[in-house]
Amino acid sequence: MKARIVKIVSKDYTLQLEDGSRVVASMMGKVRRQDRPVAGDLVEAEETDGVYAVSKILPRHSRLIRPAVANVDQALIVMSVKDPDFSTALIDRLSVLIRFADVSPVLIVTKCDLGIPPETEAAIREYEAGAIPVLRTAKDTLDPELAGILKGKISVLTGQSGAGKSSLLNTLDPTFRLATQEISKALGRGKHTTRHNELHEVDGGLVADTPGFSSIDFTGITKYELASLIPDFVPYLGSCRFNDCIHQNEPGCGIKKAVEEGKISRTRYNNYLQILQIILDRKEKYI
Ligand SMILES: Nc1nc2c(ncn2[C@@H]2O[C@H](COP(=O)(O)OP(=O)(O)O)[C@@H](O)[C@H]2O)c(=O)[nH]1
Ligand SMILES: [Mg+2]
Ligand SMILES: [Zn+2]
Repeated sequence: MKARIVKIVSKDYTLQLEDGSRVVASMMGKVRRQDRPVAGDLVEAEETDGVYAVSKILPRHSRLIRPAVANVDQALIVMSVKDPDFSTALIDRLSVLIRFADVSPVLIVTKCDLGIPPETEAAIREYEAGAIPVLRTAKDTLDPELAGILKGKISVLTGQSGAGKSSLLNTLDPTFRLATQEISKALGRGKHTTRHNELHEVDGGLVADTPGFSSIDFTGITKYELASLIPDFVPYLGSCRFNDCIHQNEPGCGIKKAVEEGKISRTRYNNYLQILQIILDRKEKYI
């Protein structure tokens, strides 16, 4: 049967079966040697007299390192309009890291009930006109577009502490808060249980319990591929005079032309140049 690994604690693998029930399984030795299984892995499992064992890990479509979760479909970038401040630099950096992991970014703008400063409103509108899906939320109100966003998917939340990640999950699924309390109670007080990456069921989807992409370095991303990780740039790639253009100082650059013509946001481009500089300044070069 097919199943999904939702939790790993030492040699115990919690599987979610196709009917939604959870069982604890062991891992066959040949599988452990083949590749380190992680939460999110889709597996082939066998059952004999109620004892489950994983016999195979199925191919992954994405693999995150922090947290170590396989097959993540989307990363929700949770960004508040204030408290903490809205930051396009942070959104654009996270979005590059998310796309590099083969995961789709979604921008969730929170705390819209606090009043949106005009420059923040302008920045949000540029995202709404761009390629990444954008949703706005306010305290305790569930935008119909947001309802069901987790359904049938594996999601990771990212964004500054205090941006409203936990609140968002609770708004999406009011039973979730209760569930987490029950889980911590079940673990018992004073017991040293290492928290491995666990996928929680929230509103019909699976959500990693650890926020993702907390450390922002761009290791492994080359100066040539950076632009392809920015969705708003993609339509203009290939329109540059030089095919090794890094869209910085080169003549005949299609990206810079699109910025001049107002087709790409100047903020997106300036944030791109900052990330590019980090990559160019890096000691170890991936060329
Ligand atoms: N006014 C307002 N406050 C919010 C909203 N979402 C979260 N908060 C508050 O912001 C604080 C941090 O939220 P939390 O969900 O814990 O953020 P996290 O650190 O990203 O998980 C809490 O005091 C929340 O009540 C919102 O949409 N509007
Ligand atoms: Mg939180
Ligand atoms: Zn160019």
